[in-house]
Amino acid sequence: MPEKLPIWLDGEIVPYEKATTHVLSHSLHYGVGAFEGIRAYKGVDGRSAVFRLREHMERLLDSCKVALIDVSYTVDQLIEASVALLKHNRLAEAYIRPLVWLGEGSMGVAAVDNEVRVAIAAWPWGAYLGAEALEKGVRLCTSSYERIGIRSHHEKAKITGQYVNSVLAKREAMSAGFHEAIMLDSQGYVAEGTGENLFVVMKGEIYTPPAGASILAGITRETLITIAREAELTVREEALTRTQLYIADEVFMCGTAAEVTPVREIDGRKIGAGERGPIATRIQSDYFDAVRGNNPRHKEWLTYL
Ligand code: PPE
Repeated sequence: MPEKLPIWLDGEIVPYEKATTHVLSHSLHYGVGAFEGIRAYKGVDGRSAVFRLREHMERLLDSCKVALIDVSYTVDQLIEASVALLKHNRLAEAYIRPLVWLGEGSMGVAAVDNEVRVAIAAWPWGAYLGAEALEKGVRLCTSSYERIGIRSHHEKAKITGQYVNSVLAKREAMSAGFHEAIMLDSQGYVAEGTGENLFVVMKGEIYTPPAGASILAGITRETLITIAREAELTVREEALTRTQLYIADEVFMCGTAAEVTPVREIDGRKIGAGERGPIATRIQSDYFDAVRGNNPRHKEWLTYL
């Protein structure tokens, strides 16, 4: 449950209780909205910075474009609003959640003239997959739900309604006692987790499904590919099967919320030694260095408060 902190709503910071919408909001009925998940960290020098804020806001506007939602704010205005909110709420570390949705006006799927609403919330959010996940790794199962497909959905957009697919797969996995689900695409290749991209280590090389797969083009995924290559590790973007995951040396998941989370078991098979492996450890540590301003090569990833 997010703390009841003030929220940026349609251009101003309002008390938590005032950040509301009408029950006839179009997006509530039909799921045409867009969102982002962003994190701010307190850096090694004591200053707070938002990680890859510009890329997240660019993706938010791209998602809106795909969903035919006309937003009147620019990327720069959304960056400014996020920084102002964190300062206002005195948050040194936070998860930031921008949301764009269609408010009241007309009803029916055909409605095109509803007001476009924009909110940005921020609250402290700990380890996404549980306190022990980052160190001990998580247990996954293959979902009975197929990952949304490119013929009927927009896999590169964070459109709210598309997340029914993730919510159902996540709830199914959790009720069966797993931390998270792996979703396969319509052909049976590995796509991603319900809110994370996936990496696999085989014979010292790193593999991840290609950008053209039915996956979100994760900003963390791109960050990890960059830092792995800078550490002179080989990263290959290739279609992967479930079988390859079972016999891999290491598997890890990544996302803004999940950060870099090792995987210790999939569908009852122990992965590698059943604990965080050496490459996951290295990548995780390099990732935390990057988000905490301890990587001099990538200062451009940080927006200081
Ligand atoms: N795949 C999906 C389906 C996804 O939702 C996310 C982010 C990712 C991959 C990783 O993307 P990125 O954050 O750009 O590296 N999921 C967000 C929402 C999680 C939630 O429960 O809500 C997140 O990590 O913030």
